[in-house]
Amino acid sequence: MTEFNARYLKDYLPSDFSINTIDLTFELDDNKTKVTSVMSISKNTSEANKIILNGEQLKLIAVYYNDTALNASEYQVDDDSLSFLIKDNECTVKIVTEIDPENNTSLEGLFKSGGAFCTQCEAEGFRRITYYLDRPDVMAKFTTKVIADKNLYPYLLSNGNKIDSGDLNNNRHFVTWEDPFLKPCYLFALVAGDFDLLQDSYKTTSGRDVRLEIFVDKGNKTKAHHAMASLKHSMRWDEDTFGLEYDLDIYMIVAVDFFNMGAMENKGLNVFNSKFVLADKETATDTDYFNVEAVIAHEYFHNWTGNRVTCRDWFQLSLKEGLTVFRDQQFSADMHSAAVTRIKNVRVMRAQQFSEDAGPMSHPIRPEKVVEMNNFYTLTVYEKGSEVIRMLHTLLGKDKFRQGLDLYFQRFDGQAVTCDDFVTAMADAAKIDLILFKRWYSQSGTPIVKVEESFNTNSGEYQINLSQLTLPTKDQATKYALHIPIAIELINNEGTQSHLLELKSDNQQWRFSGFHEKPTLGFLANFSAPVKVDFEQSNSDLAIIMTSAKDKFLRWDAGQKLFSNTISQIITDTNYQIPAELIDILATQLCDNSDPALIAEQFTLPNFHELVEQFKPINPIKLVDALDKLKLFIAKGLEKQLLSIYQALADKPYLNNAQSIGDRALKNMSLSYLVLLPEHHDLVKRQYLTSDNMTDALAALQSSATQTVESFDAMMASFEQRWENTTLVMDKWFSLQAAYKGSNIFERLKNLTEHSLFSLKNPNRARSLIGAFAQNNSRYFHCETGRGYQFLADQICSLNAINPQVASRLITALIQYQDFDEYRQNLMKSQLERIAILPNLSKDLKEKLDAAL
Ligand code: 0A1
Ligand code: ZN
Repeated sequence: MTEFNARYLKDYLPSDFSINTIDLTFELDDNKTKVTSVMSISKNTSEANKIILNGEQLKLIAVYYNDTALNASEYQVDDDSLSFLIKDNECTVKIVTEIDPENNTSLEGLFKSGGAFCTQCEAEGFRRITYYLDRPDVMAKFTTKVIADKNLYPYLLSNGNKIDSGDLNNNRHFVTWEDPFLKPCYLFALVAGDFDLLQDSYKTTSGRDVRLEIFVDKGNKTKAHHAMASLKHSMRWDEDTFGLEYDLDIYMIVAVDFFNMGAMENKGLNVFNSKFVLADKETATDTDYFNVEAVIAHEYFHNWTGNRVTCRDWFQLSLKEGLTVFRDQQFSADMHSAAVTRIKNVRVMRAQQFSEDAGPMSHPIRPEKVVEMNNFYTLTVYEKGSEVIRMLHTLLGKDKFRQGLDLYFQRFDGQAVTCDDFVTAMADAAKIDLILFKRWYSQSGTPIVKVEESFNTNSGEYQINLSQLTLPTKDQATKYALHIPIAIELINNEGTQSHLLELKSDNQQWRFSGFHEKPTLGFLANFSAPVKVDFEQSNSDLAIIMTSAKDKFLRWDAGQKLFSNTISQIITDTNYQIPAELIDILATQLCDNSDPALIAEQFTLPNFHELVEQFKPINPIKLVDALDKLKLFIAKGLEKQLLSIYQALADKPYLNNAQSIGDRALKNMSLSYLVLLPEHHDLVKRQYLTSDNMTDALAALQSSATQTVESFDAMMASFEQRWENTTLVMDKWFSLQAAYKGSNIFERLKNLTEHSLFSLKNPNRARSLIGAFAQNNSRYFHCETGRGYQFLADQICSLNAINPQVASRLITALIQYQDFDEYRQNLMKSQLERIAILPNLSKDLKEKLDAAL
């Protein structure tokens, strides 16, 4: 079997050679695309002599050194490189290769999405286009000439500005693009196809006019307006918040159906998964609208944090991703309810990042060892990376943070740098010591902060003791104390105090005086650090926080704590009677009608994965049962109130504004409880039939799938008939099917994989069925027979050969087997062992299996 070598951060060395310019010519053809690359190369040290260029799955046609063709004895070529001697300090190298885009199902390098040619080069996809120094610290000026059939491919796009175009023989045409900015090859992009084009423009604060162009599949233009509005909002926000303006005359976005990730920030030519561009009220939910705006913003913000200043090496990925996620989260918080936005961020951390951080692939936000770079586009690098930037923002304050970012751009614009460079700029600008803080970049695992409090009635002094502990992880046995900013509230009748505590050692105490009675502690306001909290609080204290904390996150979090305490009791004691006071506490929250979206969040129980993280190792079925029991208890206890909320909101007209979005969230939250009572099943059907928007239709179907409402199949058949030609909506249809909680689910899944619209070649489609089943159908994914695990493993085996990246993401649900009881651990492991012996096991899967087994 192929041996895959790990690469280590500690081994970083600068390149011996620079590539100063690269002129690319693409003669596009489905199976034989000819790529000609002309590079001007110079030596960085006089000792440099042999250049080793990266290249994979390329057919080498010819190599020229200063215009002379090299013969086969003058170069070495193997599966992943091409090397030859560079005799001069400066030289020109021309390389001709041939590639097969149509059969490239991995969707890395140059591939076809539907009828269009499209590239994806991050992290190491450029080496599947031509031989090159495929590393982010090699930055060159790119010129790209694209040649293709004029009828099939009227639009020929690449990075930068169009400098030439014209007709050629055989009904072909060409366009030449020049990108004036130096860039690493991972930011290169090429797109060729026939599209509908939505055009607009934007004037920057300094008066520069920017052309904005969004390319979508024919017929989809009306669905691109939300993306365009989001782009303009992002441009304005980055100028207002960070003083950052766009730097080219044109900004293009292309939406494609075949894409492994969300989107890609290629300079001046973003390529997007169509899921994050297309939206109208009939086909997209409120959540989809939110996500389109967030991803558009994310990619736009990369133009400064990622493109103008890029990463020295891929271990530094969080330099651009953590910072850019933080920027897009702040943008979303400014555009919507800040509290609800923050709650959504925290749910992702708790439900998914915490388990990644404790699992076999645990790594710091700046990993130290990588086998397959694609495996490191993780929740840890992105979401925890953002939390680390947020802690800096909290420690420095808004103004100092801005000064730090200004200094970072002043120092490093146009360069490829490290996470250390970023933190040092922050420390220098704010004149504070961040040496200890840097440990967040090198230490993996989630710290547990233990809280102990005491109150002296005589002196009126309140004391908090905090201790921190990070458990050993697979990658690191020894852990050290971190610098943790902890925002708290001390709630009492005389007014609430807010404080920021900086925990910097294993144990620390704080004293607060002047109290007449013990204040109630609201701990970790706004989730000021990505930590777990070990703190027993009584239901009555939680109730006080739920109604009196100033920070809305704290209010919500106290409610979540109340839910998880109750679930824990239900699991441990089969005779446990849920106290009626829970209903009273919850009822008070329903009365506050100031922020319906927040109420909807307050009534959304912690999800299965969040609870697994708290109770592991656990029998997953017991957890699912406990969740169902609690939900039913609430439905019965608040039936009248929920029904009257539902009825008051049911027939409100659809509007696309915050109030209307919040109302829909509250209404559909109510429906998700009411549907647990069979007498209200008719509401679901009525809502499905009368809805004029996808949010309400989908909510009705989701409730029916999880409650196996009788009319589910009939509604799904009508939905399929209506939407069979709308790809993104059919993805939702497959996900609904996957969430169905009936015991015949495995027959259903088998039929679904044989459905004419199902294909493992389309990542969205594969994820919408397989990923949705593993994530959202815990009762059957974890069923006692092991059939759930087997289904997932079967699909991963097929995907291994088609698309290793997608296979590698889907295996997450199996490699985190330590979270479950021993019986299930064994079932899951035996499926992993079955995958591990596949012939031609991809590097992506192998790295994860080696860690897990
Ligand atoms: N840089 C992109 C994410 C991305 C990463 C890898 C990809 O292909 C392997 C594609 C996109 C972002 O953060 O949006
Ligand atoms: Zn990104």
